[in-house]
Amino acid sequence: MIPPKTAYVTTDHIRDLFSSAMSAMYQTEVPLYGSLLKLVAEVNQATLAKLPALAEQLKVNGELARLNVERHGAIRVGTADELAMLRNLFAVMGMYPVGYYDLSAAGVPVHSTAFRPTDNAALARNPFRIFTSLLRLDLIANPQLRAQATAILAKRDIFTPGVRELIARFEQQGGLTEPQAREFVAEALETFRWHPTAIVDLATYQALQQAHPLIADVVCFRGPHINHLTPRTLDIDEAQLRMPKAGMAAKALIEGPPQRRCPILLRQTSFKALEESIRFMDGQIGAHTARFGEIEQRGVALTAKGRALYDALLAKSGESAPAPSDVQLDNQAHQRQLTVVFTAFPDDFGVLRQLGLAFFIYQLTPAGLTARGRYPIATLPDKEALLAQGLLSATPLTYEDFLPVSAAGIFQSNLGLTKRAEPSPGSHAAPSSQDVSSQCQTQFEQALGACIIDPLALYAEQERQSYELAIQALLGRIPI
Ligand code: OOG
Ligand code: NI
Repeated sequence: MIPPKTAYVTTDHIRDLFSSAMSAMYQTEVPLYGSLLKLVAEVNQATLAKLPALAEQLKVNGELARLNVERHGAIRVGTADELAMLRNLFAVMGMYPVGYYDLSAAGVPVHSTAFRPTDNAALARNPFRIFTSLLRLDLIANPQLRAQATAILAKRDIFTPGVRELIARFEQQGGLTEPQAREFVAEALETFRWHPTAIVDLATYQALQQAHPLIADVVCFRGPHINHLTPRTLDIDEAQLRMPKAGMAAKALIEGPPQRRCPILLRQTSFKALEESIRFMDGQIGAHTARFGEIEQRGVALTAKGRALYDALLAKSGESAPAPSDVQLDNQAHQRQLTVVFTAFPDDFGVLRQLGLAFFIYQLTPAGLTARGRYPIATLPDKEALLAQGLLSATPLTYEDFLPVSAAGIFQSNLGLTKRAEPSPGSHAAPSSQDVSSQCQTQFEQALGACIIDPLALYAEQERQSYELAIQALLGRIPI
C-alpha cells in the first residue's frame, strides 16, 4: 500500500540524517577527522566571540544555526551509470548537480559537479554538499590499461539492492516515510564506506597507480569511499596554525583568495591523506593514500564580473609567484604575495555591491518594518535610497560552491603530486580551450543524464527574490 503524502518526511530531513550519519561514519573510519571537528568548533567559538559583527551577519542570514552541521564531502566514480544513479540517490535528499568543474587542464583526469541543495530554506537547514568527480578513462594513454580499467569497472555495483529499491520507491511515491528514510540512509551509507580490501591484485593496482594515482583510487575498490569531509571554519588562518599542534600534517598552502576584511568565495586547506594498509585479491598487502580531512572558510558569492576579476588576479599572482617548490615551503610568503595582488579587489561590502562584484541578500531593517505601508508604489524610493535611509539592509550572500583551481590543489596535495601551472577558468582561456571545455560539459551531462545547474543563476535569483520580498513587505502587500 502506498502511504498518503502527509506520511512523507521532507528531502531536507533525509539530507540532515544522511549528513550526520556520514560524519559519524567518517569519524569512526578516520579518527583524526573527529579531532579536526573539535578544533574547528573551538576556533569558531573564539571567532564569534571576537567578531560580533560577523556573528550578527551570520544570524541575520540564518547561517548561525547551520554552522555546526555544515560540511561537504567528496567522492570519485568511474562510469556514466554510477554517476547517473548517484544523481537519483542525491535527489532523494534534495541535492542537485550545481556547477561544472573541468580539472583535466590541471593534470587531474576527472571532471566534476557538486550535488547540493539549491533553495534558501534548504540551504539554511543543512547545506550538505558532495563534490562528485567522474574519472576520464579517455585520458589513460595505454589502450590495454584503459580496456582493463573499463572491464573492472563494468563488473562492480557500488549500490546495494536496498538503496536501489528505496530510490525507486521515492520516485514512484513522491517521498519516503520516516522509517523508509532511515533505511535509505543506512543503505546509502554503504556506497560511501571504506573497504580495506581491493578488487584487483597488487600488480594491477600498481600499473593503474603508475598511469595516475587517481585511476587506481577509483578503479581498484568496491565503491567510491568518501575521501574527506569538510567542516566550515570562520577563521582558516587560525585553524591552519592549530593543525600541527593537534597532530595533523597540514597541507602547505591555503587555497583560494588571501585573508581579507570582507571574505570572498572560498578558502580551503586540509590535513594530508593518510597511508592505509590494503589487502589485494592475490593476498598481498600494500598501502593506499586517499582519505584526508579538510576545512573551508566561506565568503561572499561573486557575480560573473567579480569572478572574472578573481580569476585574473589569481592568474596574475601565479605568474609572479616563485618556483613551486619554494611556494610549497611557505604559506606565509604565498599569502603575502596574494595579498599584494588582491589589493586590486575592493575590500568593502558596500563597494563590492555598488560595483556589481558580489551578490547580496536584501531584507527590511527594523526601521523598514515600521515603515510598512507608508509608501504608495509611485513614491517608493529606489534601492540605493532605501539603503541610505536605513530601511533596507544588504548582507553578503554566502558562496555555496567550489573553485576548480583550489580543487585541483587539494587533489594534487592528497595524491602526493606537485602542483602544475594552472589554467584560469573563464578568464583568459583561448576560445578553442573553452570549446573543448563545453564539449566536456556536454559529455558529463550525458553521463549524468541531466543538465548541470548554473550556480550564478541561482545566486542572481536568490538576490532578486530577497529584494522583491522586501519591497512587497514594505508596500504592505505581504505579511512578514
Ligand atoms: C575532491 C577535491 C575537491 C574541494 O573541496 O575543492 C574538493 C577530491 O579530492 O575528490 O573537495
Ligand atoms: Ni573538499
